[in-house]
Amino acid sequence: MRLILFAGLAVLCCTRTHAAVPDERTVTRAQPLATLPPLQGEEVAAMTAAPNVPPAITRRHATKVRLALEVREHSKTLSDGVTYTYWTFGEDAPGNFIRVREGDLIETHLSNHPDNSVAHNIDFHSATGPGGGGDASFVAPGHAVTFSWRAMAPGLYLYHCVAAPAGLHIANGMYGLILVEPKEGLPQVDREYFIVQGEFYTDAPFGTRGNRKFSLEKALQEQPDYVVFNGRVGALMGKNALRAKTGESVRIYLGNAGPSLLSSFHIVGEIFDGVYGEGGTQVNQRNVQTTIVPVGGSAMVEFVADVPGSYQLVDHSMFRAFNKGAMGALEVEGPARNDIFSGKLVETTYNPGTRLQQRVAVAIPAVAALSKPARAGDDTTKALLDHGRQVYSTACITCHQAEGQGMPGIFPPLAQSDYLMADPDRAVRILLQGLNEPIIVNGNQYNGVMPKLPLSDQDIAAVLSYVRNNFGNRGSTIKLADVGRVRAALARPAKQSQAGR
Ligand code: HEC
Ligand SMILES: [Cu+2]
Repeated sequence: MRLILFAGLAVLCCTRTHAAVPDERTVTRAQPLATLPPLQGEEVAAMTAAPNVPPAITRRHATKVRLALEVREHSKTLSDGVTYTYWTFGEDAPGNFIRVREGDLIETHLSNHPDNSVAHNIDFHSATGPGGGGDASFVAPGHAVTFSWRAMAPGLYLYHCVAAPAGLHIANGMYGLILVEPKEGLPQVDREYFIVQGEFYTDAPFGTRGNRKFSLEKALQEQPDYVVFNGRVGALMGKNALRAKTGESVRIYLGNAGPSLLSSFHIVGEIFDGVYGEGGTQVNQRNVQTTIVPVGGSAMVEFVADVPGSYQLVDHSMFRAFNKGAMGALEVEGPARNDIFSGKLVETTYNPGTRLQQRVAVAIPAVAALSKPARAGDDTTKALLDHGRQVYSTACITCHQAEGQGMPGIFPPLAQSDYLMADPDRAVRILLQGLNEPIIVNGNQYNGVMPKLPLSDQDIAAVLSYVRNNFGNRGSTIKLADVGRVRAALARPAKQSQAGR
């Protein structure tokens, strides 16, 4: 696997002058920002709707970035046939992915649409200052506010509304991601996407059609009906799947808005070459299967798509993935790579014998050795019935029970069975072949599976003689020759066997 390297940022160490012994707990800034870089020019913020990410920033200076966001409260699709009144930054949840550069000044304009019902604001985790801008940006419907903040530290950050009750505003969809690119840039990759995980707490179980309302009870229990990638069920499925070609390097920017559940992000069948843990600026682990994305936090993962095919993206908390929506897809196109992954080569049947068949196979020869085997012409002997009893207690008793009484509705009785007694040849056929069709025994219907058991013709003659003369039954014994005749008839084509009887 190709590794994508990222040069870590140098840590500037300093010691405090007032202490003789250096204090190990001294906090140092990750990088020197003694003087803020001068701002050159002005531009509009680069932003894109999910799952797309704006291109890497090429300018080599800090600038003033004008960022305009409008808050909407509007009904949107949460899942097939399910709608929900989302509160969003811009058109959708998550809001646009915003890309700025370390050192930039972000002049933020937040407007609250006059149709909205409540006040909102924005907290940038990338901002240094009270509330991340929460108080500074608090704005009533039909108003707009402006405030500025400096992108002091590079990294991937969540932004969200923090107006009270903050949990509700987040649960309704007010979140997004902002990347503050390090001034030296991030390593180049072929594709970049972003995914934000979020929960929806509604007044009905997952998938219940109609317009769903927020459920405070479920939110307090932290039991969402929906856990989704990019705001709704299926946002990354089917025609919306992420795409890449074999050999391409891919970086996915991950965010977790919560408001409650940690995300265990995993791509089935892919290994992350590098992970920028918690959205910081260093690859702090390589060859990772699943990375955790904290609530109110982020992570970045990088990998090379080597083998073509369909890959599932999941929160590995599986019931969320399969029952609450936390699933997406990545489609990788390109020539097969059988040297890395063969796909299914051969499929054959696998039949080591069921437990019952194994037990019978071991027990029957032992039983046969102990008891004197029945010979043709000696069918009525005690030896025949003794052998039959032993076969019965080894091979039949589990299902048909000790007294041949069977189990109502499951195993038909052999005791006083009209079915068994009416047609000896049919009974032989059942033991030779097994039986799997509806039958009526003593007026009751059964439709189970009687397995084909590994019995010799002698065993079959003996056990049928035994059951036909026990458990209240009285009938003819079955001769070895009878079994042989039925077996031969079964081997012939159907027409002849009919005519031969
Ligand atoms: C794994 C359970 C199982 C075992 C073991 C089993 N049977 Fe059955 N047997 C069934 C079931 C179930 C049916 C009904 C099948 C159907 O509905 O198609 C059945 C049907 C029959 C019938 C016809 C219905 C009747 O009640 O007369 C006979 C005869 C019979 N079994 C004999 C035997 C004998 C003899 C053995 C031992 C050598 C045996 N079975 C072992 C499950 C079993
Ligand atoms: Cu809000």
